[in-house]
Amino acid sequence: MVIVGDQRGITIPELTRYRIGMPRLRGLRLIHTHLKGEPLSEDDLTDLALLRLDMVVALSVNGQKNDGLIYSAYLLPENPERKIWEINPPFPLRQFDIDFLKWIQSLEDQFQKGQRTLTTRKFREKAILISVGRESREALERSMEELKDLAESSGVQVVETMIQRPQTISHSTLIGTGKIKDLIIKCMQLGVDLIIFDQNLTPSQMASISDLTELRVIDRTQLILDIFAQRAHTREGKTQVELAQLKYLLPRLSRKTLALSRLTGGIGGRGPGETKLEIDRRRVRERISLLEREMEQLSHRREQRRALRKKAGIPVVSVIGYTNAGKSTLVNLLTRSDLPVEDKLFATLDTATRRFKGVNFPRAEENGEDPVLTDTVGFIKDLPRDLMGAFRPTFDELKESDLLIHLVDISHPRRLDHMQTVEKILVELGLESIPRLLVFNKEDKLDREEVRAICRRYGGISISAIHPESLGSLLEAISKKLWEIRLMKKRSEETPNGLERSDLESNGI
Ligand SMILES: Nc1nc2c(ncn2[C@@H]2O[C@H](COP(=O)(O)OP(=O)(O)OP(=O)(O)O)[C@@H](O)[C@H]2O)c(=O)[nH]1
Ligand SMILES: [Mg+2]
Repeated sequence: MVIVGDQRGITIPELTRYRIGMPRLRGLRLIHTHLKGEPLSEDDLTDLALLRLDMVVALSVNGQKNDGLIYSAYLLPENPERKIWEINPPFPLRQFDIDFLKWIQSLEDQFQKGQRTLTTRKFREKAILISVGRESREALERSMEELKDLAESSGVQVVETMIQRPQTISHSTLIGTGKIKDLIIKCMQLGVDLIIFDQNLTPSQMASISDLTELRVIDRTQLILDIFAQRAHTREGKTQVELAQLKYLLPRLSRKTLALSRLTGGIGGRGPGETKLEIDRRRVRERISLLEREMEQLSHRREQRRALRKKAGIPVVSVIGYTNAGKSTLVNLLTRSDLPVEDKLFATLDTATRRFKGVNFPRAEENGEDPVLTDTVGFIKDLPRDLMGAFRPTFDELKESDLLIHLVDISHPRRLDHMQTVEKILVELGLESIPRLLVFNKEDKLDREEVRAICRRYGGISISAIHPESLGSLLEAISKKLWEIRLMKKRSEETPNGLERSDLESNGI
């Protein structure tokens, strides 16, 4: 390939996908002349890194004393000094004699060796995590910790994390070009082709960053969606997740497909001038409306079940809380069920309702039905909007609860954040007026004094869902609340105008 430029510069055409597969060198050398006898410039080295060139070479031709000198540089595999490239000393042209193919083969072998050492069987793939923001470093770090948990929950091995707090944030790419350069090289050295941003990216940011890096780029929302997609089992769960994914995808359908479209656009009677992009968009839209109709039917059925329960006067208690708080473990214990429990974020995606057994709870007078307990999807900071929308029917069901148990992992260093996030989401879902019990779980992981102090500070009770004997006070509290609620309901039925909400609140319900 010969690219012609002038003394001011050259424009390198798009090399995207010149080589595909694992992150590796491009298979291209850039050889050009320098007319003032100067060594490799900052731009030369940037091209070397951004374009992943095999080598960049400048030949000085100026008719003076350093005429015919060769300046060259190449990228380096992972190394203790964390160097990105090696710059060779200048060489007279006639003495510059290397067997390039042999040399480049051994360089690529070294890259590959560095990439291999990190692979382990437990994970599907490797990724580098990035966070760019103006919040405090501590806040960014905390959020990054959670992103790491999320990545691992989805089967991704985190090989490196980068946190950046620039003075000004680039609108187009979030991170500056300098950092992107480091990032590309890091990815190549470690054999990573997936970058995960802690911040949610706009469609155009996502496109610019993946164009620039030629790596797969996803954000926090997509990562969560990916986990949900892996975990959804029921028809309803699957439909909900696919719907959320498609809605997120629609505005992000890559501009790249445009180029392809010019080849396929006219095939199959799709109408003149219709690009591939539009076709894909149209298909996605069709699928979205199909899924939406399906959701409607499913939620209709849900509605019927709920109405039956209501008619029978069965009290509903729902366990809510941050993901991994131990909700399913608690529901299992209280209802002697076998719901899946895992030390992963979002182990539960499908709500499950089970009957409480053998406790002194108020029953519907006519048929003596026990109350039921519902296990729910966990909450998380920045819960994707589309996901919230898709899970609406599930969350709506929570509205019918008589009592919410807000379960908090007391041993989690970010428990306060978790509590606040849950409170915020409850308001967003319109659930804040339902009577609530604050319950701290995993008390076995902290010492007694600390547990007691936290309970006192927030007015909660503590349990350990893996120790049945610790549940006494919780059962008592649930029982008491349910009786109170029953009483209030009765009274409101008897009072012609019903009870004002403030009445409920002044009674602590
Ligand atoms: N030490 C200890 N571990 C617990 C306790 N309760 C639950 N766990 C563990 O915490 C992890 C998460 O439990 P789950 O019941 O799956 O949590 P969850 O709230 O349902 O989580 P998601 O469904 O993912 O939102 C599991 O590994 C449990 O064994 C507890 O009281 N003490
Ligand atoms: Mg669960």
